Amino acid sequence: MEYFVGDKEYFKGIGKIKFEGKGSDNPLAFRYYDANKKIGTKTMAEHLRFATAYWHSFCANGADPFGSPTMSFPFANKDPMVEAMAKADAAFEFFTKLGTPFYCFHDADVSPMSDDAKTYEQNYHKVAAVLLQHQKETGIKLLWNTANAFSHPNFMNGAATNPDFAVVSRAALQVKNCLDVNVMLGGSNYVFWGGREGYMTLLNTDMKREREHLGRFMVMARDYGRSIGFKGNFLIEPKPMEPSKHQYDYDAQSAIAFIKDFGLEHDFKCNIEANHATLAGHTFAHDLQVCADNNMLGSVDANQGDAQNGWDTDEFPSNVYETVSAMLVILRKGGLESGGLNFDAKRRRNSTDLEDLFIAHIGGMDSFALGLEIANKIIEDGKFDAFVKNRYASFDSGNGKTFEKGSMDFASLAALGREAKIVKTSGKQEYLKNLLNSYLFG
Ligand code: XLS
Ligand code: NI
Ligand code: NI
Repeated sequence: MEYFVGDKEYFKGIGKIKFEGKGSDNPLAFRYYDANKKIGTKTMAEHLRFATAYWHSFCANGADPFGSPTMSFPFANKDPMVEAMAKADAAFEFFTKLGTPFYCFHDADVSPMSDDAKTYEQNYHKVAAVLLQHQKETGIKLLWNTANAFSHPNFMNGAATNPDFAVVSRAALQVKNCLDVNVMLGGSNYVFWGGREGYMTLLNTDMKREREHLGRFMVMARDYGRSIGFKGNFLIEPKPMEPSKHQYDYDAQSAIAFIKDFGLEHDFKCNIEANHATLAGHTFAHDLQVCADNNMLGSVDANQGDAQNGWDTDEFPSNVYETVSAMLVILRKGGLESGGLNFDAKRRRNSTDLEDLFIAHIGGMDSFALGLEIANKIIEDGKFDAFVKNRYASFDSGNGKTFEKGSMDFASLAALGREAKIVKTSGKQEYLKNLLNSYLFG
């Protein structure tokens, strides 16, 4: 009885997932993620702050543009509100058994959408009251919530960037309700992901006006959130395309420019998703580093893409090379603070056993635990940091230092160029990659 809520157990036959270590061949146990193990000054759980995504775990049913659902859930019910309540029971049973201390959701994941605005609001608040009860009973916390302002046909031309003001106001109604629910549930962050905030053709689009509407919308949402006591970070989750072609928050750099253009830099940071960074033609670590350098690293959607596919495949992370690269940036920045690692990832369409949902998360958590341990060792040893520091040593003293401080004029800089003795210095990329492999594989 200990690990499920209500009077029904949904994930029957699966108990609390335990750490069994490297020797274990139990697919329902952790081999690397040992929640209480200290890495530096914090435990693995404190570093990684794992969150389960409601939408992929309890809503996605395996349907794709070419086929019908392949998965069924034990909480399915013809009455959408009965189903929503059962789904919440099942979700908290899952979080508790798996051991993810946080969760994330869209309004439409937890409660039924309705064409009638009042019904939508009532449903959402009824479910939210139940979520609060579950949070209190289990100690699981809300990492972030967000409005699904992209699935309903109302949003086919955009949400906050819709050319029709009526739709903009409907999007605001959803965001307002999401902020109300967030404050009630004590959420740490609030996310904006603009799936339809972009355009398909300039032939029907006033891009300047749409971007300004998006900025105004976020300023107003920020002011409302602060007025009702929301103290967390607002996060923009960049993505270059899909479902829109030209999304306005293309990547970390453009989201940060957007945040600064509209004076939102004291309230907003970014939520970086691995698969979105790669769709934008970057590495996951690149977008994290852009955020870290701008003090904009809010939270992370921890998934992985498929190098041969040009879309958001939302796979569970298994590539340890990538998790090490990501954790290097996160640790050097000083950690995730009030953010976390949310598995915006789904099991494959043909992974139809209910236990696959656990196995997928276990793999993701183990991959990040390995990433954390290896990145921590790399930073402790300091070889890479020393290499990079030395590469820029010419700016640490003399004229280089004067240049960095801003106390040299351009003509003097050019004059130094006349006398400069330039010695070829290797960037040593192959050596560094070999060194990195020695940390991964010994
Ligand atoms: C879609 C996004 C979405 C956000 C939340 O690609 O990743 O799931 O994380 O709206
Ligand atoms: Ni995401
Ligand atoms: Ni995504």
